[in-house]
Amino acid sequence: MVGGENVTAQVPFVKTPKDIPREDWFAPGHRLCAGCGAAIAVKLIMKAIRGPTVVVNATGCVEVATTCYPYTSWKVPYVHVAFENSAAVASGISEAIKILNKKRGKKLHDVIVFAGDGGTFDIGLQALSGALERGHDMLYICYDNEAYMNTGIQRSGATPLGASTTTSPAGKVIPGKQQRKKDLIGIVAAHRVPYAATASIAYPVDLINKARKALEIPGPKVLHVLTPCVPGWRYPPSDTIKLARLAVETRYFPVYEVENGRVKINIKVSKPKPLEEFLKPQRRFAHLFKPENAHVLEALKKAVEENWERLVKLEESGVTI
Ligand SMILES: Cc1ncc(C[n+]2csc(CCOP(=O)(O)OP(=O)(O)O)c2C)c(N)n1
Repeated sequence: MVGGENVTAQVPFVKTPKDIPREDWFAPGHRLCAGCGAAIAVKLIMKAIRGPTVVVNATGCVEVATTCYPYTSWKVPYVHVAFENSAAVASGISEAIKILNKKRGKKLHDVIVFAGDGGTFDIGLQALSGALERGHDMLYICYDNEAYMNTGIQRSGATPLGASTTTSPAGKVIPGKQQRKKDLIGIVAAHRVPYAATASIAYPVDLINKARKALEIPGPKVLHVLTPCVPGWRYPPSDTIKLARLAVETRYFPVYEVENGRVKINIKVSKPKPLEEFLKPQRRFAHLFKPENAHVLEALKKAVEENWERLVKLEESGVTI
């Protein structure tokens, strides 16, 4: 059932982009959009695998666009599961592998989950919480494009305040989403897992090293990766990496890790760029620049700054979360 013993990649930690291995375990030719941030995240993370690996993939863009029968982009054993239970299925696979390893003295297999923000922040949260609490050995990756993109850009718990989606449309009634984004890593860290982190596709060395570091740590680990979405965020496909970088440079998406409860900010942003630089190229935020919606823009800026200050305080105090 497991298979994939042909995977022999032993990627050392990388120092520069030049060290990133050329070998792809996530093959090109899939149907994800040109400029899809999730495709870049998956491609990079799969370069960090350290040997035989099983991928569990929740329903979402990555699943539908990489497994168009009779083709597949996955060069490792791959299981597509329902939207809500990827962490539960991964728990079972992880335990089965443990027993097989013991019985047959087989090589270690890693289990990696890829799930979108809808499948993680909302619908799969219960299964994720259970898996984290039980302590199964797995790496859970949330690729966060900040809405249910595959089904037509519906708002999720990861959609930021003020963003226009098809279920939080900016217009006469509301100026985009009315609620703030959930703090996924905060929720994960509250389970006292050994390792949780955020990462960005604009910083591939940090992303790959975090994936590899997480795989080396026994137990449940979670990576939260912001992945810009061309049709959902409404920007030209050539701007994906630029926007991913601006998300970090404006403090919109802080890049940090929580190791045994202690916060470390990996990319210090001492002089943040104005948040507008990240928001303006995206048409999902276009209405925030109308005078009548200035208060929403201010509220979003405040939320971003409050989040950054909170992380800085946690890092400086050394208090565990
Ligand atoms: C229980 C359940 N509800 C709804 C759906 C329909 N559905 C399939 S994919 C999807 C959106 C997935 O969103 P997300 O997890 O954010 O991934 P993305 O599409 O953005 O990659 C939805 C609503 C489903 N498959 N199962």
